[in-house]
Amino acid sequence: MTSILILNGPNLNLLGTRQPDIYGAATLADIEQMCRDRAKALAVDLGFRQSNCEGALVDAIHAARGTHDGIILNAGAYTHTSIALMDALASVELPAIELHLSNIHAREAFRHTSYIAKVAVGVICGFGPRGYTLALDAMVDHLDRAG
Ligand code: CA2
Repeated sequence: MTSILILNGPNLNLLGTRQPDIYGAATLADIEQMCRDRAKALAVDLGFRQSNCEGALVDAIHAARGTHDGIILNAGAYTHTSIALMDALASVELPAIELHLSNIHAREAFRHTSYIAKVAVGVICGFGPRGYTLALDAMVDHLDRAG
């Protein structure tokens, strides 16, 4: 069975508690349930994790090799800073989709830079929690095409 890992970075554990104007009212647990429902409909296995630590995210990417077929990554603010996450994604040679709740290109200039996009097959941003299920659909489609 195809298996997809959804990995969430720093502060995303706070979703639904603060800044609902930017990030919406759904909690990360709500989003995980949406993803589990969608994964079931798509008949794929799902891993769903969050960490506030850059090294733990690197470790999770390394561990995905041989366990998962693709990675959907909302790296949070590490998107804009982390060469380590970029290198980790490149090293495991798994397809990755960069994901954001907000439209990072309509926000501060420092959010317009992404190290993750350089090694991703595509980027989804600006659709709120719905972006997670869009990313799952896109990853399944990508893996189907890649054969
Ligand atoms: O829009 C996204 O998904 C982001 O990855 C969210 C990051 C931000 O640094 C990126 O530029 C875009 C921030 C996540 C912070 O999440 C919070 C949630 C609730 C309350 C406070 C922060």
